[in-house]
Amino acid sequence: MEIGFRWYGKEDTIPLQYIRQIPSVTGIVSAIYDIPAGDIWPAEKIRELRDSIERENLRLSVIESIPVHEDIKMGKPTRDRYIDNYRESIRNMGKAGIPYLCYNFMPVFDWTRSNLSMSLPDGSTTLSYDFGEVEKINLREQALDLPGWGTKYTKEEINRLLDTYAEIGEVQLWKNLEYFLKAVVPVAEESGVKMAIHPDDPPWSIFGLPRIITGAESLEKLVSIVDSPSNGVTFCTGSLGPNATMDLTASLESLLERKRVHFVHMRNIKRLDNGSFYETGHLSHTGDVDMYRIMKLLVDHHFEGVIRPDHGRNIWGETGKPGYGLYDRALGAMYLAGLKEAIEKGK
Ligand SMILES: [Mn+2]
Repeated sequence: MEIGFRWYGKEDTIPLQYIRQIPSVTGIVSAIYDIPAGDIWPAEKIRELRDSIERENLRLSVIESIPVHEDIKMGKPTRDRYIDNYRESIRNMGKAGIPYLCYNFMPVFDWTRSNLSMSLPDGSTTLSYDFGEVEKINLREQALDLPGWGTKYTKEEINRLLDTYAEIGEVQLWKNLEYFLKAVVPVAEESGVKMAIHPDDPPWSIFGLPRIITGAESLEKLVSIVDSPSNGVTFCTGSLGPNATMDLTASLESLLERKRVHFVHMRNIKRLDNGSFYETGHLSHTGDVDMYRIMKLLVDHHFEGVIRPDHGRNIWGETGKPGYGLYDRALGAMYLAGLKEAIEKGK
């Protein structure tokens, strides 16, 4: 098991030299951020990214993420061209020796929060999700001003997307995911790349858009679609945690037994009433995820993939990218390293 850390490339305000100073962190989780969704990631650019990381005595362990073009999710006739490009990007990743690819299949929006700086009693701030507040939003009538989103869609485009996805629904979205996986997983396998889908965050439908990677059953269904070690999962405890009906440890254990967990996002959340939640520090007792039990399962199953601290709070006056400051994520990495050592030595 390797402990990794997400880095947003040369534009990241946190340099690799700082990440290197976090004891226990050896892996970098990154991506190329200036390639439009759907285009091929050239081998040369992947090598450049890899080499820039290796020069700082770290290694590029995970690509998070190569975005899946919206036409693939919508199952449009144009999807085949984008799928071909995706296959080529995976081949190029494999040539550069990058073993893991995290991706997601969320329509239109990636992770969604209603507040990026909720105050906690200790004076730190964190990301939170108020179920009622998000439910009230009518995307058709108001501009995109919720934090965390790109504003790359006009009102007309958003309306068109909402209409299309309303027609697609969950059943067809699964079919579109299946079509994608059947086309790309064999290429990933040939290329020595293990794909790892990231669950939907939050794990339920928002704005009437279908969302399908939401809990234990959907993760099992996903890995069954193509029976290959290259068709796996990013087990994100913070994305799955808001699903109050899900037994995280039972699901993780089952997926580990099938050898389908390649990447783990370890963070904690505190559930509030009615589907609302906020992100806490990493420690078990601050939230609803038992981080010890998650780590125990990983150690017991000789997990060979990568884990990383996920979003952190903003602490010690740090500002910057919401969820991706240095300090609290570094504390998270140390906590994970401590849990790991204690469990390994306690054996
Ligand atoms: Mn995550």
